[in-house]
Amino acid sequence: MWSHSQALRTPKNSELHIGMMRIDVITIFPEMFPPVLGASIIKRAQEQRLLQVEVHNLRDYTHDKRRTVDDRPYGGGPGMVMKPEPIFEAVEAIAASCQTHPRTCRTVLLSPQGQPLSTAVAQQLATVQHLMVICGHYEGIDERVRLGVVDQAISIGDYVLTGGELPAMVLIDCLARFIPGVIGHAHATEEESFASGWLEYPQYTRPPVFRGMAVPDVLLCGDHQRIARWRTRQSVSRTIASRPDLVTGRRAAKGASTRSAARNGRARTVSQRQRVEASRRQSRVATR
Ligand code: 21W
Repeated sequence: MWSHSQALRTPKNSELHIGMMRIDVITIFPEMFPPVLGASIIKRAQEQRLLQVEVHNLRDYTHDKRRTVDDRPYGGGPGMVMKPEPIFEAVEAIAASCQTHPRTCRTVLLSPQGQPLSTAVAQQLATVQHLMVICGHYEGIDERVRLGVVDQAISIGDYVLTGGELPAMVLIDCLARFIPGVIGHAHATEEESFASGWLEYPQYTRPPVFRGMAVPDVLLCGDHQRIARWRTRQSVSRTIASRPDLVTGRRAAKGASTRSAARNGRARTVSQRQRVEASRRQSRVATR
């Protein structure tokens, strides 16, 4: 069995090739994927053979001349529903083509009704060797797809999109960071600090003063203990101000934390101009 933590400690990439992750995407818009998956860290992960993503056109698994993938809903109602036959055939064909050696397999459906995507969900999916990702479209998918081939349904948040393609790319991007070797060790540690539940502290680079806004003095003082304390305080106050749910959400009753989040969300709304003015006032004080 391929272990995430063992692989993290493996120094050479050569051994990781054995555990290379494969992701097969089933979609009616295959052309949406290459521009995203062919860039940046995901591109490098594929070049390094840590990850292999194959995108399949669902219409290739139809048998009629019009390559039909949807139909009207039983019981009536607006919109169209994705037919079960092409999806079942695609999943079965891909699974069969991939059985040269045994792998841990998982079939995921991107759906507004799914489990919310989180660090924990992505981290768990990154340990799977073969992932099949089904992108929904239209008004939905025939329920027998869920019953017959889907192991797990995932949503990326409570807002309505036009399809599962962008959520699938979000999921792939998010889980790829947990594949050993894709991100360096420095970033892996940073990830642990975010997983601890605090937002990041503010960051600055040169120039020391930009358009009247100065870098806080503490970051230039060279006292690493003072800097660390400042950063911790900034993380805490930022989290309380913009994500109180991360502070109280773990223990407090859901209703209470949601009310406090809404209150804080309204109270702290500040325009960009106000923030710039505040920063300039601060830098005038600091340079006096
Ligand atoms: C949007 C599909 C709305 C269906 C029953 C009767 C995947 C998504 C999606 C989409 C509906 C995700 C209905 C966050 C998202 C996705 C397309 C509504 C109406 N159901 N995460 N009538 N947001 N969206 N169905 O939209 O496929 S993950």
